[in-house]
Amino acid sequence: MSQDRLIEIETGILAKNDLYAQANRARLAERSILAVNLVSSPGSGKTTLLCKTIEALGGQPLGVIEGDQQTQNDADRIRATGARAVQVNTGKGCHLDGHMVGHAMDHLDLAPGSLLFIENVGNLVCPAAFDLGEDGKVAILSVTEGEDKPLKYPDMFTAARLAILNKIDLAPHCDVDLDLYEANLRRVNPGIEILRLSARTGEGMADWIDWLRAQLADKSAPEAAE
Ligand SMILES: Nc1nc2c(ncn2[C@@H]2O[C@H](COP(=O)(O)OP(=O)(O)OP(=O)(O)O)[C@@H](O)[C@H]2O)c(=O)[nH]1
Ligand SMILES: [Mg+2]
Repeated sequence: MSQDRLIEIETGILAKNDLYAQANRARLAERSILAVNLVSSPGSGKTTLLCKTIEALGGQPLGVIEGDQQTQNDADRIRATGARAVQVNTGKGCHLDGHMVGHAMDHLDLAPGSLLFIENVGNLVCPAAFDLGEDGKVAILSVTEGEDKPLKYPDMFTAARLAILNKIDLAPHCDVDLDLYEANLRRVNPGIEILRLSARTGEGMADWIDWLRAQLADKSAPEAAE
């Protein structure tokens, strides 16, 4: 297939996705629902962080859309916390898209003022290109992945509003330079916010919860935030 034809197909797919994403965004805005799209490589700790986050948020109404190629594992882990979750299996697909998220939202039927977490398929490439209608992408990097990852996968870290450096409890055991992680994140995205955290020990969780609560407050009173 020629390069021109490939570009034409990819542009068509993204344009169609953008329409679904716009519809999702409008539905979420109508109900003042904050949607956060968690993106990362496989195993960085998205589901672990979500389970701890749900616990820490207490009575906050929320729902979770879980994206994985196969299995119900992550939705089961979320449901074990008492929260509602819908699992989307993408099969051969390497990312969630706007259409899938729209259908999953139908199943969750979230109340006004809710928080919607979308855990994307573990992949540092494709989820960067697909708008789901979310308010923001949060990129999670675990300290074992290597300080150069923001430089190797810049699209993901450019698209993200916040980067979470997770598994900092492991930092003393793996010769990692956390400042270099942060410098590389800022090289690709000077405006990115960064939090250091351990979903296992809870260190740094309070800042993440504060960040979420601030986003929720902005969403329910957008004029005041401007
Ligand atoms: N030491 C340590 N381990 C963690 C931390 N967060 C997650 N893990 C472990 O990392 C592994 C992967 O965690 P998951 O939460 O399944 O990661 P994920 O990003 O949801 O994985 P996928 O959905 O498969 O992409 C599990 O063994 C977790 O217990 C952390 O802060 N510290
Ligand atoms: Mg997961």
